[in-house]
Amino acid sequence: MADETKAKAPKLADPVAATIDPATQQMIKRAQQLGVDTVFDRAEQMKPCNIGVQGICCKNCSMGPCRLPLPKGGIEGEDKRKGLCGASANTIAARNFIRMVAGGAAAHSDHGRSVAEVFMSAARKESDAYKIKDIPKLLAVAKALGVDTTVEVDGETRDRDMDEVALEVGQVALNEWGKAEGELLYLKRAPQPLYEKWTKAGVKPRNIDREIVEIMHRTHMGVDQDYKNLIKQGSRCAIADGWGGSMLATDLQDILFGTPYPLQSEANLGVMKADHVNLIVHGHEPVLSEMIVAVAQKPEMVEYAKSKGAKGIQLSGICCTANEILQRHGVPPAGTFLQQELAIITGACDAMVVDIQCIFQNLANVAKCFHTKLITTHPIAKMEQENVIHIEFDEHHALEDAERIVKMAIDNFANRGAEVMIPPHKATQIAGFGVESIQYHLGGTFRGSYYTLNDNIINGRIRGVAGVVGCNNARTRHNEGHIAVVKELIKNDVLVLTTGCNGIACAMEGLLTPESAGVYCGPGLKEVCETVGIPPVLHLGSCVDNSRILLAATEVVNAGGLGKDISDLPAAGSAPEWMSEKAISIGHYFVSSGVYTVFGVTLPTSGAPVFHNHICKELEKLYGGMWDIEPDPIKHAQLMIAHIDKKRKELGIDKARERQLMSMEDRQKLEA
Ligand code: XCC
Ligand code: SF4
Repeated sequence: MADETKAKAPKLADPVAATIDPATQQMIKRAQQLGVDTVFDRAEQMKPCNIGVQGICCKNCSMGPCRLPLPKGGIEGEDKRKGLCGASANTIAARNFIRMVAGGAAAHSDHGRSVAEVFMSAARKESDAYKIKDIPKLLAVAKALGVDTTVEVDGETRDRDMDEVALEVGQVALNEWGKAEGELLYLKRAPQPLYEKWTKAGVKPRNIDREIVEIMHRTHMGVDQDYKNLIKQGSRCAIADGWGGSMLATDLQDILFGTPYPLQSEANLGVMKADHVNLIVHGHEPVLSEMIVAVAQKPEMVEYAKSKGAKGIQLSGICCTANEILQRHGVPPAGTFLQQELAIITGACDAMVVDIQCIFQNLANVAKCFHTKLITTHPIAKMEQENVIHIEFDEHHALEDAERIVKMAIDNFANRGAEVMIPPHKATQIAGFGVESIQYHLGGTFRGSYYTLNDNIINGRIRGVAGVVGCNNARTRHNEGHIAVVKELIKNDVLVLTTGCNGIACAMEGLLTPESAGVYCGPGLKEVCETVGIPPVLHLGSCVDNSRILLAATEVVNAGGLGKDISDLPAAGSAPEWMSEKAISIGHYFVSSGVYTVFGVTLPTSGAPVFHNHICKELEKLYGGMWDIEPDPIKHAQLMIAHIDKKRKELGIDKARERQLMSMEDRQKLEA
């Protein structure tokens, strides 16, 4: 009896059940010893709402929330469920779903807008910190935006002044967010048949902001109450993200900071160094972190760190800010989304600088238990806790802001507690691939196109291409889905393109090295990787860089021999451990661009079977792409492979693969 009156100790996570990564396991244990709760523990203590998971709770007006759970055995006959206003389960699920698209598209696109604004100030030469760095990319983007790069002078064609080109590119780009007429300029970058599908379906975005606003309007109480019409607007908004906000973010970042090119780095918590000042950048925008990279490398800063007793400055990253400075500077990621708290629990994080998106508010509570300075930098992303320092970043004083932050980290080095524990685990990786470098590696300088890649797909060495992307999710074992899906794909000769936290997960597992091809790949992909010297998993960057996958797919279409549209390609998409609204927007622009896309964990449509069936089956007729959900990672990968094989058959190249595999055996026989 006495026991019952005692407060029950909260249930803690089992580290091995929570993650496949030994560094993460070690740090979860460490946190538990120190009595600091992490997301892994909280996931044990709070279960997700069963109705919300199904996508059928509506709180769009105060007569609700109206909850329409699907009965366990499903519904026989007519589905009579309705909210107070009469909204059906399909209407509610569709409204919720496209509001997620709007949230995700807004996040990517507003990030893109900030970049465009910094781009403008660089083009206007208002800033010493930001310059137009990548002229070839500027010219390519100018072309895509319809900006002239040459002028006629006395009947002679001359190159236009680059400053003028940059200024006009900035103006035209910024206009894409709110122009009054027309359609997004980048839509024309898509294969012609896809553009025509969008025209026919009536989903060509007018401008980026408008499609997001229209979702908020249509999903307001009592407006659009037809799930097909709702998801149509979801497509228009998602396309505005993928072929608009995200693509512009990527392009303008490349022009400002350089188009990534393959480079070597490391990944996991073990990149932190006990005897160095550890400064971690976390979030999504490279605009400030680029400055921090520049400042942290300055000899006077390193000297300053030494004067405070440190051996140097170790910069590392979390989430997509990490991916941004990884792909351009080789700065190593310290971890994925779910490892953010753990980086502070090492006791060795002298400062963590955050910008926007995917930042746990609990970082502030964790930082309180250590000496770590937690610094927010963005006017739209502050935290209520008192220990959080806000240093508002301004592109006009970018270097000064970065210097202040780096100095703060250095000054804080002396305040470390005794108990520093950095797990020893880290892995080598090659990152920094993109449309241009794939062309270089797999196309060769001679042809300068995707010809070699296509050739290897046609001859069957490469069975197909998969984009595996997205978050971690504390409702599933950390990194297990990511790694199992990717390994199953490469084992079956599917070349993987990765971004986001999947990229970091693959790096931690050692999959982003050319050597991993010999260990994990099927014979065909292994041969290609070894001949060309690339990893079987190519890291294409951050979440906004999923736009690189769209353009790479378009290049494959244009190189010829594999059909006329993205939907003809032996290709598939996947987000095994997704959690954010951005992932839904990405998934939906992949689907609306013709890609079969499988998500893991759950999909918030399961409570509305008719709507669920519409996005998983009927959308294929409109765009060639459709959704699917499969939590089991092996089945998940097998679904993708089955789709790839279906496309190979439609292209008439299924036999080539059999021949290819046979000739491999023959060759081995010959060698023996
Ligand atoms: Fe965030 Fe981009 Fe997801 Fe990782 S992957 S958890 S969105 S950081 Ni895009
Ligand atoms: Fe309920 Fe309709 Fe209001 Fe939604 S909009 S909360 S379904 S009454």
